[in-house]
Amino acid sequence: MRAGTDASPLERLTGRPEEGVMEIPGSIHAAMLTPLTEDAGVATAAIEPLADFILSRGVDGLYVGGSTGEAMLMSRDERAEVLRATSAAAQGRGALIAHVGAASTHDAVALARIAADAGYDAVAAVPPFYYKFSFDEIADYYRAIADAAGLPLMVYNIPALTGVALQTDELIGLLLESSVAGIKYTAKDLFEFTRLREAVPDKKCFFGSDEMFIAAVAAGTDGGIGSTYNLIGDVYVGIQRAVAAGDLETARRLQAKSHGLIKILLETGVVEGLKYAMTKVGVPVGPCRRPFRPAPSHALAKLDAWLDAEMRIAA
Ligand code: MN9
Repeated sequence: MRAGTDASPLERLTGRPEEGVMEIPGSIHAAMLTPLTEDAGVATAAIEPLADFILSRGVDGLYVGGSTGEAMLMSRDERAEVLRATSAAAQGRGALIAHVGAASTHDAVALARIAADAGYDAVAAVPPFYYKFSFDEIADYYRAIADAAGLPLMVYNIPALTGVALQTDELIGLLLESSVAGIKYTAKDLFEFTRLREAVPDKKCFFGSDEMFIAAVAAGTDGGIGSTYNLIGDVYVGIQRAVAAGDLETARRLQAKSHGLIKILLETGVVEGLKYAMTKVGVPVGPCRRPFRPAPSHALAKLDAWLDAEMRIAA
């Protein structure tokens, strides 16, 4: 442990020398949907076919229990059930990242321990939400999660949904913590993302806005984590490879395919539309959980046409 004031906040907190920063594995991860039964219970039997489909398209891993997985509409026990069932379904075929973020440190720590016991490679967490916490309270929350999980920890920054708008310097402050291994940045400020990238070259930065992935790859992202990767994960693998090869024409063509889907999903609702699409391509995942409502039929007609044209799925 470093002496005196050189000790990091975590070392002062735990009195123990800090381990080296563990690395979040992989680069392209699907923010996995959670299959539900028609009465909106967790459909654990439908998780493996969904994992099979996603992994068959070349992504590196599964990001489980996040926004796309409707985790904030589930009890802690349901979230634990999904984490365990997905780990069993993946059967070691890809990296596993568990989203464990919650309104309370108590729940997030409990889920972090469950993820570690279930063999996850890393954990992620949105900042605590609902109440207005100080930065120090948020930093303590992340240290507690990292300490409980004993796994690489990723800050999940998605202010549009959490309402927690951490400033750039605060995000950098969290990323500089030795207990934090990286960030999933789901916002559309490429200037801010590039500042984070430059501030922590030794940490892993994942971009979470699928519609801008080509730009993020050019800006130096270590990868992407997104909802549309459930259906077209190969597209993002392809964008990353094409940019790396300097083939911007191919990268733009693939990003245009992503845009064609996302423009429709913004009419259907992202999760609602993706669940409809997965079922149409032969991977039943059931409905969304209320308050979500079924997607409007006029928008689903557009999605049917897209699936027919791009996925060869007859309407
Ligand atoms: O974090 C997802 N963000 C939200 C991942 O759902 C708010 C993204 O993958 C979006 O669904 C995607 C479409 O807008 O970029």
